[in-house]
Amino acid sequence: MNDMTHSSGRLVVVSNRLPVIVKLVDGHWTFTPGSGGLVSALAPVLRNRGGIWIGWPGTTEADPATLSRLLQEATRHSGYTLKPVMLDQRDKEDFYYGFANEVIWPLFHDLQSHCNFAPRYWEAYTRINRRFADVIMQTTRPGDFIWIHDYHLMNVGQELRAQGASARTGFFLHIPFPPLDIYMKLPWRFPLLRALLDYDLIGFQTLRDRRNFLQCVRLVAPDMSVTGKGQVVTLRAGNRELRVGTFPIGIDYQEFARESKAEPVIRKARELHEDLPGRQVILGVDRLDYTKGICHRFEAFRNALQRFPELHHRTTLIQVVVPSREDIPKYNALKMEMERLVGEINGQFTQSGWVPIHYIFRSLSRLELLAYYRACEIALITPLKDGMNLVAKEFCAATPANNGVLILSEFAGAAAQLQKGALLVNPYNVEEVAEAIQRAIVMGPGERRARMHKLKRFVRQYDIFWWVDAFLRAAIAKDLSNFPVPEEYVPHMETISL
Ligand code: ADQ
Repeated sequence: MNDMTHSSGRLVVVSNRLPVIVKLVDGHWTFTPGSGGLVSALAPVLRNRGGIWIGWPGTTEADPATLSRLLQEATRHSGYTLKPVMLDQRDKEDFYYGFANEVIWPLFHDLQSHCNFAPRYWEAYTRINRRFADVIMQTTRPGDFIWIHDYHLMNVGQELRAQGASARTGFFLHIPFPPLDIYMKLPWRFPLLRALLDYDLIGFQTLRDRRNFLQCVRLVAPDMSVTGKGQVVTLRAGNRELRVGTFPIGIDYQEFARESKAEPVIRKARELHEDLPGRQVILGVDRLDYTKGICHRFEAFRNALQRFPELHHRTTLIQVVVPSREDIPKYNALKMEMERLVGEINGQFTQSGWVPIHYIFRSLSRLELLAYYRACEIALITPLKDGMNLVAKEFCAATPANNGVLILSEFAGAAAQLQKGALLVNPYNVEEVAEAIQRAIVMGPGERRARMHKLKRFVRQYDIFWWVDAFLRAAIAKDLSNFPVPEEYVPHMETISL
């Protein structure tokens, strides 16, 4: 428990989505409580402090009376208050799909060519961020701590200040912050940066993201100074003083480890493997997203099959893709490209009794997901860029201690923490990824165990509860020197003689 748990002010969490799913089932409005690491880590703090969660309930259709009844029920169920911010269909298109997911998402993942900088998107973003701030103003009081999450809501802190809020505010960015040259492509680069400076604490996943952010701030505020050098530093720019920290998000390790050893999971994992006798199974699990590097991964697997024919019949790649944002054209195009590549590679290599790629396009139940983590020998997680990547950590928690090998992109935020146990690769280098696959397949049990031991230790130590605690402590701590310097990953340079 952290000091914030005992402080008199309440914790107010604000995110684009509320941790409930409200939807129409057979003509009746229903709600399903959200699950996932963030909800379970924040719930105890919210309950202890009489907290509030503010966000969009995920529907544009429910009438206000029905919604209010459902959220009251959901509040009783969760033990903390749920407050809705309503979006209509146009808001959803311009704010959520538009600015958040066609501007910020691709740009912050270094893919400026995927951006659609339509001016109406920015107008919708500022308008909806103001709407969130209005609801926060109506719901909170001065001693509260307001913790705002993610790239959908970067302007909320500034809106709150403009409306005279005196409560302290923190913001955590779950996705990467891009380098200066890329950030500068954003038509609204200066107002957005200024808005971020209005928070009292900003958290990033890694040192890489914090460094990128500070470089951008230096441009708008040449008088900027930074003091401290640990996990949390103090930034002064003009009349603003705020804290900026790195807080790599974790998972509920104990829960993943425990659930993965439950009898139904073990049985299901055995069944999955019985269908693939004598094979080492390689697993990819991703949301449908062009940042996850799925097509590059297929090309790397093809390269491995071409260069290392001994892998034929010895390995199968199971790629699970969870449907996501399919209303955005780029996502639909990606789906088609993935399916084309799977067809092409399977057409090229399939032999009697062996299909190289098994492709699954749907959401998995928790039991199935855990069974896949448990059943596979190798996790192949190769995003082109990722804030953190929780799948990598979930695999480490769920795989048996002496079996799994993690191949991880050096551009995933998780690489900084997991570099000592994972095989790190550049996902753009298909030959290097193919060699890592070959290396993982032939890796002996001793090396597997030693690597996985390190991985599990890190994921266990820096779990989701550590993360919540570290962020909340950074918001109130008097002395920042107690925060350790975080790990950083810098690609190793081969020795060059000049
Ligand atoms: P995401 O881009 O969604 O998150 P990630 O961190 O990998 O990426 O989390 C995906 C989650 O979805 C995992 O918890 C996983 O278990 C779940 N999931 C994946 N496939 C599934 C399936 N088939 N069925 C059911 N569930 C599935 C963003 C950022 C990340 C950052 C997180 C948290 O992009 O970089 O790590 O937020 O901050």
